Amino acid sequence: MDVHTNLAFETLFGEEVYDGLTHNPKRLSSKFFYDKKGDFLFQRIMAMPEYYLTNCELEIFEKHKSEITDWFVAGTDQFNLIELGAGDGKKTKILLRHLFERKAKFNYFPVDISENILEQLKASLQEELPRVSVNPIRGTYFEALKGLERYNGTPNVILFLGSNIGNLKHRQAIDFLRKLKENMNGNDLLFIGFDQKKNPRTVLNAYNDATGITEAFNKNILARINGELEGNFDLDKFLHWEVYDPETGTAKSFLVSKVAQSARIDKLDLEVHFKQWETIHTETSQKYDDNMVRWLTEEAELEIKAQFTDSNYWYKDYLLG
Ligand code: AVI
Repeated sequence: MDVHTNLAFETLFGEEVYDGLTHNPKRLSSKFFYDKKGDFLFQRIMAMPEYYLTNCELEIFEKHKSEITDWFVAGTDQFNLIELGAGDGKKTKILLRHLFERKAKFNYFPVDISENILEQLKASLQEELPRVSVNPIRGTYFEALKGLERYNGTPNVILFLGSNIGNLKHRQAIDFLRKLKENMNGNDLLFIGFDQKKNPRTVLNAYNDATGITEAFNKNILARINGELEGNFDLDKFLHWEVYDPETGTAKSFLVSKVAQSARIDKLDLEVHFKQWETIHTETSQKYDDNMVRWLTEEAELEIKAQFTDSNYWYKDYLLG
């Protein structure tokens, strides 16, 4: 695979699993959902009618692609398009195609933690948009930030779509935006999606679908521990549980132990004990309003230059600089 940077993950996974499962209360990071099976399940989530986020952002891109890409090409004859957490690139392809059609000169750098998804993305782009220059980077968002320095000299447009920022707690989101800002030059732009507060039922349904895809996605973290760290978690003994607080806008995913049980993780030489109904917090998916976005961006000394929303006002993409 033609990957620009290949960063070490295996030790990081083990270390974080050890820390998280010996912490009180127990926790595991949602960034570890994404192995081959996790990528596949997330693609299925994005195709579910309940998971409105994808369609909202697709609608925004279809409706506003001219105006959005006007911002990208303004005042420069060439730029780098760096996408953090690129995934399968379904939405980005709308912008890539439009940029190509308007003869913009740019290089596309998709960054993702999943090597598998980057391979798929590169292959599908070679097929659909063979003349767009694609340079995949495997890494976490934070690791990839260090790499941004490399592209100085040509303006950068950083994409952070899908409300991926919502998987960070506010403090982490501010730190992340600050680090981005520190790595941005004067005329670099950040184009970023923030899922908005809405009917709490709509949010809960998106993270608790009747078909059980989200449940399988949540439990995939235990499957990964079993496969990669020689664990023996019994997935059926855990319940997928979603909560949403409409006041704070915070959705949280848990795995709840249905019984008192122990699991062994051989590679970590760790025995994990669960009381009945004990939880593992696996994911935060924050929903925002304008005040929260203003607060986060001000904390990071970023300026809101433009914003785009869908016809229901469920989701917003902001252009920051
Ligand atoms: C990737 N991320 C923005 C998704 C979200 O909405 O928090 C991951 C996800 N978790 C459950 N469903 C989708």
